Amino acid sequence: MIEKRIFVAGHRGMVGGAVVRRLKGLGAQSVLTADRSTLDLCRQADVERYFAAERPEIVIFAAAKVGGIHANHTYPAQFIYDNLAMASNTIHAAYQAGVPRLLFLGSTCIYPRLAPQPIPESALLTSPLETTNEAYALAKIAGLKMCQFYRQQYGVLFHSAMPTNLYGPGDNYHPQDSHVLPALLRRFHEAKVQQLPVVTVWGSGRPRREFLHVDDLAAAILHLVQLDNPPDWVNVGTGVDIAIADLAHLVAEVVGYTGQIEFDTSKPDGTPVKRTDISLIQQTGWNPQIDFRTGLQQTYEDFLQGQVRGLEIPLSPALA
Ligand code: GFB
Repeated sequence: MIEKRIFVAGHRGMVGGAVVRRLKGLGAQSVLTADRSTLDLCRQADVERYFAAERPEIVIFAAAKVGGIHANHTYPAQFIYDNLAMASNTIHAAYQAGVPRLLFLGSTCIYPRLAPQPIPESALLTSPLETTNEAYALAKIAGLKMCQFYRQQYGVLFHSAMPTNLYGPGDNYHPQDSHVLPALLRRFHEAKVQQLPVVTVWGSGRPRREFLHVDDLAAAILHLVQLDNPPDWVNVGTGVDIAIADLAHLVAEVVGYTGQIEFDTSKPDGTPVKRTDISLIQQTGWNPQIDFRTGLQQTYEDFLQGQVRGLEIPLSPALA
């Protein structure tokens, strides 16, 4: 695989960045990437030109407009348009250019709000979606189904991976638009530095989420693109979840914050539980390797390093 020309779409994002790091670590020589200034994946003609010129042999589609519960709920038009356009243009251009293999990345929010737990792949489209991220989920379902149908009709090996909630280096620490883990790391860190007596956590604290380190996901992606007959879509997670209230206490401990924690129940909870059934990917020979507490500590160190280097807090996905 590493001798092939591999295009990683979305290499500036957390997932694409982790995939490129891993590929380079494995000695890959032909990793193709394109900045948004040179290739806007929302513009079909540009994408077709790029594929015709670069002729990748494998495409890893990690480009996405992403955000946490607030961003998804606030910018649904941008989430559905950008994600649908990027997926549709890339999948179709890859097919037209004769790319034999493409891996599309989605998210476990494609599954129904009240899916059976742990969520099997077969739960897709069996009941209504969670409303806070319906726009994003619909775009990801469309991408996954495009891959399935192109594989079925054209015989190309286009398939998908559905990761659970992610964390790790390169995350977005925006106070409102980020996901819960980076949001809490930053909020608890700032509360510690400013010696604030109370930190507010959104929602009831009762929802449960599962967290996968992005380096584990990168390993899973490179494992999946080497399978001869991969599933059309497969969950990638740990199979272990944690209540948001317990997560808040764990983050406080890792950061070293000793004040109070309160819950703002005027903020949405989103899906009550979202734990993946990972038996399908385990049967193919992949397992997560990074222990959550260790990964969390490393992520906090990475956040601190970013602060030392004076990195800007990433813009809201809607503004970026
Ligand atoms: O990570 P998160 O924004 O996304 O929120 P989802 C997870 C849970 O953490 C929710 C709570 O119950 C939030 O109410 N939470 C507590 C917070 N404090 C905070 C905070 O400060 N910031 C945030 N963001 N949440 C996303 C989807 O859903 O999951 C995306 O919106 C994507 O489409 C992603 O699928 C994986 O897990 O609810």
